Amino acid sequence: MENDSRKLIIASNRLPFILERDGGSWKLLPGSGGLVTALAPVLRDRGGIWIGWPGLSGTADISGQISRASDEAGFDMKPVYLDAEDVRRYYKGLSNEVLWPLFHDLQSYCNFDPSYWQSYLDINARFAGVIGEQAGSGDFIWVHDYHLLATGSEIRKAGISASTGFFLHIPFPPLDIFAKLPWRSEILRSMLDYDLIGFQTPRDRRNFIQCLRTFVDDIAIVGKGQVIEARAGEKTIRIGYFPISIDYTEFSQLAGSREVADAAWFIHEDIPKGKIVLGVDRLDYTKGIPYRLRAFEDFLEKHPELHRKITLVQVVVPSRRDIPVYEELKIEIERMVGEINGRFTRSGWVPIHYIFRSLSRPELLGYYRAAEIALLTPLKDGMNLVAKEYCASNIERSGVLILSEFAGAAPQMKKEAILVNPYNIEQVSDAIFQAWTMDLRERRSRMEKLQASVARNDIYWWVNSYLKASLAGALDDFPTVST
Ligand code: ADQ
Repeated sequence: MENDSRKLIIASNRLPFILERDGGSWKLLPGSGGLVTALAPVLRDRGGIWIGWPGLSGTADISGQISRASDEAGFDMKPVYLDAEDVRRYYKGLSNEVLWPLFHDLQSYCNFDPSYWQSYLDINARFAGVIGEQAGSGDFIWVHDYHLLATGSEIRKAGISASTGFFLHIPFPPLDIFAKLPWRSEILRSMLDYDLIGFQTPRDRRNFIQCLRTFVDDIAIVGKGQVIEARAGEKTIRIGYFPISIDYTEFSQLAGSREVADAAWFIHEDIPKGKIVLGVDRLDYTKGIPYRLRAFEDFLEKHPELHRKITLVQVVVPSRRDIPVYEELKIEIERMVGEINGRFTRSGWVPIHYIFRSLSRPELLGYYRAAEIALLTPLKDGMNLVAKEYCASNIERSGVLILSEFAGAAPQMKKEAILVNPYNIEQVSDAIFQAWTMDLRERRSRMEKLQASVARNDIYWWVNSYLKASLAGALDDFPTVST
């Protein structure tokens, strides 16, 4: 695409693919995770550029792989290269040892190493440099997530005049917790260099505004509703909440396919006794997997009459395994699964099936479709797309969703899901019992409402409402390209 035609430029930490060494050559896999699920279809349909780190810190020439990934994805990708030290300080350090745990209210996991901050700023400036090579003044630059909070100010310093938006996929913490960040004022001031700042929920925006009022001088907040304004000196910044979603039609159509129906049938055939309770998460301490396992154990203790009639399938996708705390979590989960299975397994019935790998889309949907109950209990989560994917894939319209009240999806789903406090082991255990015993009429009525709401507010609604709120106008302002 030429620089003078109007483009959507996405910047995120990672480019949307995974490169793996396969003997002497490279294997290219589509990326996983919420952001990729959310944005890939939009760029494919609308055209645009995605800027990010290819995920490798060596010196290998991977330009051919990036072109191949662009061709396969149907949109352009431009790399931001990081060396091993950048990865250590900016990515593993400030992003994943400071911002990730702190923004999920888990300050005890933080490592506030002073050397991380300068590297974070340098890499944010490097992103701004690559953005500057691609952006024309009429383009819209949409920057994603906590790795790039400071890219807004680096874009301005580089003299790029295109309008900019930022979207935070993870929660924004309450004042008392954010206040612990050594670079709190710098982060807030950098964020104010974006034209539009988007959060997942009103809760996150409320927290952000409270922090602005505390740490930024002369800030005025004006308006109410989904998008409001902050006035800081000469500048006006829009601040909104935009709960992210999924491509509902794609999920529900694939879930209805023969391939997924067969996969679901085989899963139930392998677990013939009673109902399947499903947990699906990236390996992460924010997802609350050990508490969930304890709740399931409590349920098994209290309901011996339901032994053999219920099985928990816990799918965990490998993630950030080179960070020690993630490896420790994996060991902890495996220890707990082994202990619970050792205690309750009887001939012909294993209470927990544990899967530790990435699944293909049809396989994942097979599990969604086969499961009578979804048990999603993050300690805190920006949104939790799995909750929405489960509903879209529930072709039988009889599944029950048990959801953490601390997931960003909770306000949208609170009437029809069973909401729980993930730290309350007995409450989660009772919720499993409630879901197990809920009659079909109630299950159907709840699931139909959930499906209607996810279908109405899908990923296209999300993109559209974000772009409408931005200075760039609506999605229809961007040219559609045929791919
Ligand atoms: P994540 O923390 O990655 O995303 P989530 O929203 O649940 O969390 O998305 C996970 C994605 O991974 C889903 O799209 C799911 O389909 C996929 N996935 C899960 N298990 C898989 C498996 N075994 N194999 C293959 N794919 C699998 C971050 C925030 C979230 C926020 C999203 C989007 O932490 O809170 O919802 O971004 O904004």
